[in-house]
Amino acid sequence: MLLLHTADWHLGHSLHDLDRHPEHALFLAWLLDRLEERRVDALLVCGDVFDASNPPARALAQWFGFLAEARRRLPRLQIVAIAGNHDSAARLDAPGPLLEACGLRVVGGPRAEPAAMVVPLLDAGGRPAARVLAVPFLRPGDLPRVEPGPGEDPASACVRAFYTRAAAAARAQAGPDEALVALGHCHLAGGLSSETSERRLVTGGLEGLAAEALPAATYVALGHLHLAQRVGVEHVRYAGSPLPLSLDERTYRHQVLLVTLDGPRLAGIEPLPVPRARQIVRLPEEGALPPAALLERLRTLAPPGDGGLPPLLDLAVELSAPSPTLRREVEEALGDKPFRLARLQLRYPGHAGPACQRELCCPLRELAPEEVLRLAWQARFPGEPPEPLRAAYQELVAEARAAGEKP
Ligand SMILES: [Mn+2]
Repeated sequence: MLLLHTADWHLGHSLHDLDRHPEHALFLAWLLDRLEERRVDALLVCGDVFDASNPPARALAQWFGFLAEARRRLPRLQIVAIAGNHDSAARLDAPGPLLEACGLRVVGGPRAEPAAMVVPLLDAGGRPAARVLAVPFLRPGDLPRVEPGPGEDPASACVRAFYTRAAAAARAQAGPDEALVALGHCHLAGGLSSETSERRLVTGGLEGLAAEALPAATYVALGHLHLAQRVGVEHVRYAGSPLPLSLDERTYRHQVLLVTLDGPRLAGIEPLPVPRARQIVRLPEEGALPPAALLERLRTLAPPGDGGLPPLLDLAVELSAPSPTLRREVEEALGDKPFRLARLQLRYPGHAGPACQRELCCPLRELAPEEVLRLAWQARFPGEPPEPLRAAYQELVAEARAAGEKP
């Protein structure tokens, strides 16, 4: 029995105002090809199907379009999906009856009846070969209140109690030779985070659950952490996101996992790297460059020859004086080369100071507008603000005063 474990698609995501729809479309097409080529029996989608609880219509269309295409091309493929912390449980559940009529199982919110989260997976002969425990992202209010065991934290105890009930329901249904596959969308302690890409779970101590909160299973398919990894043991895995969800993931190889079950045994885990549809180019690789050097690098930057989507540029520039025309100069240096400027990071070396220090001891309303300008300038640059800037600023202050606002 072959499973494909994936998670954290974040359909509808945008990265520094860049719509990811084309990248998601390429990923989903690639995924369908792999499912077909490898004759996968079941696809497990472990939460964060969407990036937002109220996804744009185009993202919804992408989700339903994928499910319909999978049904058409791969009538035997079983699909089980759960909600993540980015998803609205209710929105994911809303078309549930319709999806179930098509043989697809989506669990948005946790079910009061544990058996309702158990999904049998059938082998090629149509016999149950595994039970999937489809437990979605759990919020503090979803959890039973239980006393933690010795040395156990309260959140892990509650999650463990929830999974224990669900696992008992799965085992009650399963035959002796069936595998148990537990799904979850949670943050396990010791897991490696992608700091700028995941939304932290800050309520109810749910960040850093003990691995013991999850049930003993043949395989545990997790979502939430965006870097693929095993946690502690071989069979507890995060598939990671298939797309970089932050510019800081530029060198990371995103993947999905092919999991082979042999009866109740785990026979193998094979990562399949997802082709990067859009490269991310960081200039410079480390640190920052002065404007002239950066512009020169951009003028000589070779366009990619891979026929992919235009790469994203992540630029870092070191400024010793303000440069209001920098963005335009960057665009000009790039000309019509197929790149897309995603981020222009401005660094001001060596002048972090007076304004921050003054603000701590002096409320803003006690400062004259001219003094605010001076402190803001000196937080970044040495000396006094130049005359043209001061004149423009005074003009703005006068306009604001004339408009009756207290500047
Ligand atoms: Mn996620």
